[in-house]
Amino acid sequence: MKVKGVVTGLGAAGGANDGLLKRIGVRNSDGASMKLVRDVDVTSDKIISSAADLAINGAPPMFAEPIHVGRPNIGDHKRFLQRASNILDSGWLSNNGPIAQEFEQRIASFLGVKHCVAMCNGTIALEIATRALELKGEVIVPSYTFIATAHALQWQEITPIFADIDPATHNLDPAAVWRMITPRTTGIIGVHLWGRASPVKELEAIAREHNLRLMFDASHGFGCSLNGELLGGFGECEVFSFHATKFFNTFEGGAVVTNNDTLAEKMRLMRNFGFSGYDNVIYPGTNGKMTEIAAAMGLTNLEDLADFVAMNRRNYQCYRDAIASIPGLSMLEYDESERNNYQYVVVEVAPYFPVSRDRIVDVLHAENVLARKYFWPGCHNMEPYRSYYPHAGLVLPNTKRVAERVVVLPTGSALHVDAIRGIMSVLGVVASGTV
Ligand code: T4K
Repeated sequence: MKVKGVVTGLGAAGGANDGLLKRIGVRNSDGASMKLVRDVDVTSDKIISSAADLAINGAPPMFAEPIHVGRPNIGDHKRFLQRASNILDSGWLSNNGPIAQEFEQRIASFLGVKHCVAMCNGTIALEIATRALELKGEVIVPSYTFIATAHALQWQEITPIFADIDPATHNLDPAAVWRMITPRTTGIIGVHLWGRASPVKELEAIAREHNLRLMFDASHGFGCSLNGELLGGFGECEVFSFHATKFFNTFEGGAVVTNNDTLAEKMRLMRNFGFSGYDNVIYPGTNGKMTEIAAAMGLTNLEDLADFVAMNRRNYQCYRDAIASIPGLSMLEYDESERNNYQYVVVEVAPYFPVSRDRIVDVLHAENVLARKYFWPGCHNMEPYRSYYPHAGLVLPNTKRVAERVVVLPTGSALHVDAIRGIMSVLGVVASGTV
C-alpha cells in the first residue's frame, strides 16, 4: 500500500454540518468551498496479512513516520501568513489587541452567545471561570477526563470530587453526581467528552435543586451541538480549549463563553491582572490573555472549519465501516442529527476480544501508529488525587471499565484514508488473536 500524496478539500460535510461554511460566512468568490491541500507525511508499502507481518513480531513498521493522535488541523497558510505579517507591521502583539477582539466577536457570533473571553489556554480558562463563579469547598467532576479539569480546581485549593460516568456515553451519570453531593459542594463541572454533550438537562435540575453552580468543560466540543444548539450557551459558562491538538486550534488558547454580562466582565478583569485602566487594579487577577498571533490562527482556522469537519467525518466513517466487521471492537458513534466535529475516533475493546487493549496499543505503536489510551487511568488514579483518595475507585466502577477498554485512533485533516485502511489491516490481524 502506498500512502503518500495530497488530500484535497472535500465538499460539504453533509448531515447536520451542512451550512456550517455558510454560517461562518466563508466561501470563495465563485461560491465553491475552500480547498485545503496537505502533504500527507505517512508512507507505507507494507501489506499485512498475518501476525508474522506485524512490526511487534520483528517485521518493519507500516509507517516510516509516527502517526499521531492530535495532529493539528491547520487552515489556509497564505491567509494566516498575511495576518501574521499585518500583526508584525502593526507592532501590537498582545493585551486584548484588535485581532483578539475580532476573534472574540467571531467566536461569540458563531456559537450564538453574548460573550467570548479569549484566554491563553483551556486550563487557565477553567481556573478563571471557576474563580469568577466563586466555587469553593467541593466541586463535582468526572474522573474520566483530561487531568486539567481536576487540576484547575486543585490549583485553587478547591477539592475535585469524582463522580462516575454512564458507560454508554462516557459522560457524567446524573445519578452518580447526585450521590456525591455533600454540604460542602458548591458546583458541578460537566465535561462534553469527545464533543458529545453532557446530560445538560439532568445536571441543570440537580444544580437547581441543590443550589449549585453549573458550568461545562467544553474543551472537546467546539462546533458540536445539543438538540441543534451549539455547545457554548449551557450552564453559567462553558470553557473551550484551543490547544494545537484540538479540532479547532489557536496554537495554544482557550476561551470562556457565557451569556452573563457580569461574569464576562469579571473574567476579563481576572485575565488581565485585575487592571481597570492604566494604574488601577480593582481585582486579584492573573495573566490569561490570548496573543494576537494565536487569535490570527483562530480566525484563519475558523474560516476553514467546514473542511476540517468534512475530513474528520470522512475518516470517522472509514474507521466505522471497517470496525463494524470486527467482532469485539466498537466505535463510539456521533449522533448524525447533531453537529459534530468528529475529532476523536474512540474505539472500545470488548472483554471477549482475543487481545487486550494494552496489547493492541503496543501492536499499533510498533507500526508507528501512536494510538492513545485516553483517559486512562482516570484522574482519581493520578497524583495528588490517588494519595488523597486511595479508595475513590470504589465508587467509580464505570470509569474503571471504560478507561481500561478505550483506544483513541489518529484522525484529522493530515490523515489520508489509505493510512486508515493500513491501520485497520493491522487491527484485522490483531482480531485473529494470534499476536
Ligand atoms: N479539559 C479537557 C477535557 C481537555 O481535554 C483539555 C486538554 C483541557 C481541559 C485543557 O486544555 P489546554 O490547557 O490544553 O488548552 C493533549 C493536549 O495537550 C491537551 O490539550 C488535551 N486536552 C488532551 C486531550 O490531549 P497529551 O499530553 O495527551 O498530548 P500532547 O499534547 O503530547 O499531544 C498529543 C500528540 O499530538 C503528540 O504526541 C503529537 C501531536 N502533536 C501535538 C502538538 C502539540 C502534533 O502533531 N503537533 C503539535 O503541535 O495532551
